[in-house]
Amino acid sequence: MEKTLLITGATAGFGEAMALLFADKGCTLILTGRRQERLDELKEHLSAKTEVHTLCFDVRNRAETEAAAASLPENLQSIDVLINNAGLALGKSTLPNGDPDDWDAMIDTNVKGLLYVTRAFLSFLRRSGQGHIINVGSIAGTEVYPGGNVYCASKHAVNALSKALRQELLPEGIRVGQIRPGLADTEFSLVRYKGDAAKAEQVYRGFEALTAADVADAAHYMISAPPHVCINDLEITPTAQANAFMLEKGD
Ligand code: NDP
Ligand code: 8X3
Repeated sequence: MEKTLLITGATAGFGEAMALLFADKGCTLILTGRRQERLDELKEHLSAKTEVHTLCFDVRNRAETEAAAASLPENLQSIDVLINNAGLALGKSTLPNGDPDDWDAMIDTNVKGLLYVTRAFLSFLRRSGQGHIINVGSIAGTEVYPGGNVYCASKHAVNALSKALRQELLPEGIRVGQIRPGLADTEFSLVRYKGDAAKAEQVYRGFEALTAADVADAAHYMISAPPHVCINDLEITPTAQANAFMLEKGD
């Protein structure tokens, strides 16, 4: 697959798994995240397979995001696929007990960050002539659950923005799709519970959660579709999970 991909949040979880998979497929990769060391490790690991360029920036920072886009070397200024994956949940409190700093971080990352990145890199997708945007939403983008309040609202926004972008980029032939995973065992819960590993591990105990590689496979399916096919919305859950409320856990 001779495509150039930009993957945000490639230092862990889904983004990292996508980087590994798409390197194997021979794609040229632009990988982003805030942790420079992890970006360096990935680049070192994958460079034998393909060209890898890393951009270390915080998607919440509009100036940093625009500077990262402006810094792209000329041979990477045509991007076929943008995967807006960087995101997080912080806390699982009811709204009245929530921490406004957590709300800010989730909205700034999941919603405003996605907007900043899309805006900053759109001209490169236009240049490709076969641009494709994949936003990583969540089942939380169509459902809500107690304690999910602001995270769910941010992913509902991703759902709305994915639909809006698909309409607005239709005349340009740029495909816009969304992946909406359920429970997947990544660093997500460790981040949500602020480093409490026992609490994070409990989330995935008693059933077989999705892996990051499962979600990367789903992204590969979307990207491999022929140019006249747009997978608009791909919801993927563990077999043990029917929706945000129904999870079949063993002992
Ligand atoms: P991880 O915590 O494993 O990875 C999150 C990635 O996002 C990291 O690479 C992190 O990089 C990056 N990131 C977070 N904040 C920022 C920021 N401000 N600027 C730049 N990069 C940032 O989680 P997942 O892989 O599970 O999550 C990826 C996406 O999938 C998120 O949008 C999440 O909401 C969504 N999702 C996750 C599910 C799950 O159950 N795991 C289910 C459904 C959706 P760094 O820290 O280096 O900046
Ligand atoms: C992450 C999955 O169920 O914690 O988006 O909201 S969930």
